[in-house]
Amino acid sequence: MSGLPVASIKELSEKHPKPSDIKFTYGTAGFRTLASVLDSVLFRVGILAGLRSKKLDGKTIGVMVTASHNPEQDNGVKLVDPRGEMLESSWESHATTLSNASSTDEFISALEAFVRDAKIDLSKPARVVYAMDTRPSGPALVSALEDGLRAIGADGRNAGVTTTPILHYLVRAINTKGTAEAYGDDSEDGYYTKLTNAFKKLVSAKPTPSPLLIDCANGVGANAAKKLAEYLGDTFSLVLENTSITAPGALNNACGADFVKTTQKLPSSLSNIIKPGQRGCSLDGDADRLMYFHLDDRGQFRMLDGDKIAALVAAFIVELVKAAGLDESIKVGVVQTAYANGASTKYLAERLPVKCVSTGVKHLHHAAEHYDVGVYFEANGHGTVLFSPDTLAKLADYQPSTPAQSTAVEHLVNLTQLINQTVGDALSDMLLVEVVLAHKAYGGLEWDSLYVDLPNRLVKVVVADRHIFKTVDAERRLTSPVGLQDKIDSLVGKYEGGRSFVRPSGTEDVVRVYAEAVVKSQADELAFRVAGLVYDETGGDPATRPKEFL
Ligand code: 16G
Ligand code: MG
Repeated sequence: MSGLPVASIKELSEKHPKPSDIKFTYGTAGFRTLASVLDSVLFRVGILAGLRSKKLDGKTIGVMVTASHNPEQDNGVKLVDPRGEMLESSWESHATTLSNASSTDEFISALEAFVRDAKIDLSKPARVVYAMDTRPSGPALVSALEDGLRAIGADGRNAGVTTTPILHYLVRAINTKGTAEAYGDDSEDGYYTKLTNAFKKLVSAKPTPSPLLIDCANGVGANAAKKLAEYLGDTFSLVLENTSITAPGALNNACGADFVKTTQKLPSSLSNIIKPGQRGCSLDGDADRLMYFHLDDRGQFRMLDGDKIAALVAAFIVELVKAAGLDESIKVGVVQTAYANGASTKYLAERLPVKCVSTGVKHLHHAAEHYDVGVYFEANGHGTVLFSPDTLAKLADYQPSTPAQSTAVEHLVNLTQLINQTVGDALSDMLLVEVVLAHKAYGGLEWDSLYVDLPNRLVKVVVADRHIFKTVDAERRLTSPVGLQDKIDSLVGKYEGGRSFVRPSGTEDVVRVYAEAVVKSQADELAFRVAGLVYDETGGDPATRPKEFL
């Protein structure tokens, strides 16, 4: 076995020293922090990506440079495994360890130990495809990444400025090229062609949908939505707003999917554009999350979040599977997290199996893989639909016995092409929503009326140490601090339709409190009272207890 190219790593690593005062963590969404401190992380991620590829026999690994919905001064990086999925979780801690080695020598020793322990055959080839979003810090970070790739001798393919889901698509397309599982042409053109061809077939017998307003968060989704619109041509027209990708500070600022979800408001930049009765949607900064909304006839803003998307899409797929005569052999299931609105869970559970898992895409994705067709969405708008290999084969081989069955199967096959099954994809999900609306002849109002959201409130609590919070039961119950869950339970019992849970954030140094109740003021009160319990329990000084915590 050949060894690590120590000389080249050493020389290049010296150009990318680790800042001494920072501890990096590869969290649920990769490394994410202030862009100005990330140079050494990107260099080391380049090497790690090369090693991951070698470990997987030269399969192409993806690297995405983005900080999603975070403000413009932040950036981040995450790795994508060969089938377009998130990095296998056992490697997350290796990423963290390598990123924290304090000097070049320490880094090289850590690499040597890792290569030995993980039994990586260094003589294998290494291939990496990478991309970045529109952040101004992107190009310098990408060049640090490229130094890492060079240091380990990996072949790099630069996919340029693109969305996170397109990068995931490319990874899967590259690795399945020429096989029975070929995912599509490994180019952006291949991506747009695949999605829009499927969309055109799915809506061909339906009236042209009314134009859709898209809030592009002033991010990379603006470029992608513009290209998508070209491929869609007359089939469907997109009205793009918040497309200022070069205006300093504009990215995700008072717009985008995260803004809409957290403030439950229409971005003010759209208030003079959207008309009563019209629907629109917001992408986030890397276009992997989607929030819909519409103005009702009185001009009231109504948000249609990931739960509403899950309800719409899952019920539609269940209907198609039944219409195809496949309901005995293809089982559809839904995966949500504790943040799913209770009303959505009730609506879905009346129609199909629903599973609740911990927050974070990888948990949802893996749980969805256990169904023949697994629909997963987080309330925040990240989600997709997975069709198992068996299901794809069944659909391909099926002999329908009536014209109605044949149409339904055709629709299902086209859905497998329309949906980006590697990861949540705002643009693919948007086309999916539009297909269902067209088939059901629904506008925003009809969709919104599938169920009525229970009023809810999300509150953050800053505590001395969030790591003392331990949860079980898909984050719905606390086991530590001991005794706190009992107090929460007795409080929740006092509210009609009350539900509340507490979990430490995986992306911010806070504890999050979620509460739901039948009446909005009660949901707010419950959230703040639980927040107060968290604050007092964990050594918060009562004198400085935030006054809204009652
Ligand atoms: C990350 C996760 C997202 C989750 C969010 C929760 C990925 C790619 N993203 O953004 O799924 O909803 O974290 O954040 O896994 P929190 O832990 O701060 O509440
Ligand atoms: Mg995102």
